[in-house]
Amino acid sequence: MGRAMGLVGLLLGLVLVPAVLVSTSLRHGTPRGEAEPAPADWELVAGAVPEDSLWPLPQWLRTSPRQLRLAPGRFQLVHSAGSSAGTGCAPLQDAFRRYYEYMFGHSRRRRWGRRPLAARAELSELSELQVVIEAPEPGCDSYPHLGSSEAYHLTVTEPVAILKAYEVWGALRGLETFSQLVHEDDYGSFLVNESEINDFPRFAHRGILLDTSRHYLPMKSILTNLDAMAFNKFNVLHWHIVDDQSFPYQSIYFPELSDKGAYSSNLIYTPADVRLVIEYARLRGIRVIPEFDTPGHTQSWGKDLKVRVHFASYSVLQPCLSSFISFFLYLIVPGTGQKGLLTPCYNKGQPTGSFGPINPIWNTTYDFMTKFFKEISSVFPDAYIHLGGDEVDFSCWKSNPEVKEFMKKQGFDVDYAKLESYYIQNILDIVSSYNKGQLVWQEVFDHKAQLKPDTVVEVWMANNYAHELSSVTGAGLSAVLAAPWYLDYISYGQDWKKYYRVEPLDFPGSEEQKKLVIGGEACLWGEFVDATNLTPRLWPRASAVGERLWSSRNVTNLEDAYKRLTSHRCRMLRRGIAAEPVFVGYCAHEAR
Ligand code: CP6
Repeated sequence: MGRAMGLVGLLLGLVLVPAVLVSTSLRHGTPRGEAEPAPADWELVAGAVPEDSLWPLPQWLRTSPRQLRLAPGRFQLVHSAGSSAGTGCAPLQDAFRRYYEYMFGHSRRRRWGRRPLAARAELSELSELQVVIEAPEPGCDSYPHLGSSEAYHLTVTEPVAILKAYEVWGALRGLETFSQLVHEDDYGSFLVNESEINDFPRFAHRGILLDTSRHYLPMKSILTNLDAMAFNKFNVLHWHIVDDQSFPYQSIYFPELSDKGAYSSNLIYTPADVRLVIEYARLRGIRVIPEFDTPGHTQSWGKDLKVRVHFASYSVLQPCLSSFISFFLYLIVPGTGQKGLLTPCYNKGQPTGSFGPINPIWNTTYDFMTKFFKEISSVFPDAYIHLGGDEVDFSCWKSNPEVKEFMKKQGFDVDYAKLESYYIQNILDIVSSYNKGQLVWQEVFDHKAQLKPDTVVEVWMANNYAHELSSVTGAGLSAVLAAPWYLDYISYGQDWKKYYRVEPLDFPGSEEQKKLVIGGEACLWGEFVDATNLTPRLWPRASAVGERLWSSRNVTNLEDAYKRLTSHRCRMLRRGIAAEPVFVGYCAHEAR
């Protein structure tokens, strides 16, 4: 039914997109498809025309010049009688509360003493938004997933507005859109234009990558980002939770990983924190996909090993003394990271005391990973886990005599990519046994690991990513595109345009191949990002990616996008997101 609705929407969209062009051209005098003259001064006030603040632009919309009035004291968000969801539906109840607050809340606080000068009594009143969930199982207690329907249909007409969706996840997207239609005029009246919207996402996977290893991100930052994601209709939090620099994930089976690997015992995500992130995301229709990147990027998994093995290296010379010292070290340095997990690096036949990637040659490694991923599979409800596999440095493996020996035995010769694939395939088998799907970074595919047909390959290397998309989908695998959207990279000027111009399906390949591109991700790697600059660095730049992944392929007009983005950014500010300015100007709410 959701699919059917999506399909009908798509057909409608194809037929009716010209209608949107016509209706806006009537309004503005220029069709959206053409260049417009440089904005005059007064246009620097964002959001002058209501539908000029919709972001991402719906697939199909029709608005009328006729306005309705909303009275904050009377207006209600309610379940329709025919809906399969009711007041017991947590995602909807919570969304009703949030969106009421976004529409009217700021006003109550700010304009004490000020009454609407002109209550616009001549206008008809919109008294309700009724929400209808059409699926027999609305999904209130479930988690959103790759196949969830996010389609919705919204009609705003007197006396009630109706929002229909197949599942709750579509209703959440529709509530966001409805809240974007409602605006406050200069006299404090709340108005909405009569409209009809038919909407659905272009891509099913629309993610933001947050990196909590290079810098710890406080819970508040993560939750605020989830709010901003919902404002932009993103639906996946790719949580790059651990990496070389720190291991903030507090494991239930292996607490020593964060005891030793976190920057500090305060800078961790406890099981309760993780549950909160997952539930907060669920209530906004957002999936949480954790990434436990191996075999590279794992220095933090083996913290404190240095001290130990350094002493062990003396053992060649003084076996008795050293085992004596090691014995005490074992007692003195309690709860080391994961012992023996990383590969000891060698120089001239001696261990150097430093460590490389996860050691792929020992059974103990796989025993550990079996238990570890069993925990991860039950802690994170999403059907997918990201297994990393990027940027594996072979030099340490090359230096280690035991690894060399193993390579010989396996017949890998000196092809370390084969060893990497051997490791990854073992991990993929482990994770599959827990009925989880997998995402991996592109090198896993490039180095020819045997992948299960449902593995999703994330394309991140900027050079020739179109070619990579061709290869991945040509092999029948699904792809997620991240390469053009590394938002940690900053430069002078309006770089959102660069992100916006990307066309994910612009690569050589068949229709079948294009269908395998399930979406994309805006990545915010954490080397230069912590709680101080996370929000302004992401927003509204990630919004450009959000619209590319949600809206129709032909929504590409930069002048039109500029207007809507500027006003969307002001709305994010009003809702407590410290989004950076798109360019010169001011927000209407600053001037009131
Ligand atoms: N960390 C991890 C990173 C990067 C990757 N993996 C990265 C590499 C190059 C650029 C940006 C980010 N910081 N774990 C690669 C996916 Cl330009």
